[in-house]
Amino acid sequence: MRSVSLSRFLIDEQWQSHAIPADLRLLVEVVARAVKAISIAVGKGALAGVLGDAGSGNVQGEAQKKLDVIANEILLEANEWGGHLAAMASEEMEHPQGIPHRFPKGEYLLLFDPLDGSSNIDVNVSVGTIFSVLRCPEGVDPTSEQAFLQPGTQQVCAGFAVYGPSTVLVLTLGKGVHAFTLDRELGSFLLTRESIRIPEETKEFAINMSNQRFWEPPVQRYVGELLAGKAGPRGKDYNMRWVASMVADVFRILSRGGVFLYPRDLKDPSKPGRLRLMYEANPMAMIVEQAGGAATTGRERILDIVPASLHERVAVILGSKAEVEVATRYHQG
Ligand code: AFP
Repeated sequence: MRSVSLSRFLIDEQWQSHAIPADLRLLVEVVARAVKAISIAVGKGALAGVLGDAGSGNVQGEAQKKLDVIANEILLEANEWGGHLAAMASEEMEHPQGIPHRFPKGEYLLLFDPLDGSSNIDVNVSVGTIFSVLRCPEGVDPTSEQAFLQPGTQQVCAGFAVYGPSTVLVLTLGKGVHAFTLDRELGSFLLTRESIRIPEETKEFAINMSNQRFWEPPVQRYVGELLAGKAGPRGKDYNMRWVASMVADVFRILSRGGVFLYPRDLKDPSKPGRLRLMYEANPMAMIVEQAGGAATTGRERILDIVPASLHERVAVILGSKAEVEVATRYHQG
């Protein structure tokens, strides 16, 4: 079968189904090129002196890894001159960044977590990049937080890259979910999975069990029943995985089903969750729903949340629809 490159796929989408404007096609191509550069930097690891802490902190109050900063810079530099963006926002930057006056501006807003799972980078476990695309509202300063505070249903595109044994770019433009694997010899992303569907049922769950004592009762009940296995109320045995890189856990769920939970926990009652809504939960929720899965906080659909601030956190339960529905129902009860 002739390999279909990302560029060819996007041109087909643009001309055949008129699904995407030229500027959005350009945006995806530029992000894909940036992802290739990040993949190369991640792949060099200790050989390039890019492991370890950067000696700085980010707006989340987290110590930044050198690769967090490098990946953020790669995405900013790749996207600032193309004329497709009005502004960018990143987990690594407190405020949105506008496009320098010397460059043309476009209608899109790009949000990203440049290196998701960075606490894994020093131990050579898969990490990734997550991105989300919104349209800039008319008459709003694109560099204001306000321009970005749109519900996830407004996303026109979402995707993530996993820097694992292979580098895979997962993409949705609102018409299904597709995966492209980086051919390092060609330097091109080639279509390897089209119209991905998540199985409705699963026997695999992903959660950080060390937080169990802090979970709210519905999560205690839900996970307790999974652990009870065949003899318990769910009547089947479950397996568990926890990579601690959301991109890797979500890619596994897209590949063979599963349910991922990072619920609100009472370790820090002031935080509604650990994961960030705008550039982690929303893009992943769009991808999962486009693949036939579901994504809620336990109490509401993630994509319906109207954001109050750029870096707000949210509880996340996503994956195989049947399991997300059970866990969500327990929150209603
Ligand atoms: P880092 O980017 O700080 O490593 O966090 C990764 C993450 O946001 C997400 O990718 C993981 O699912 C989750 O946090 C892991 O959290 P724990 O370290 O508490 O398990």
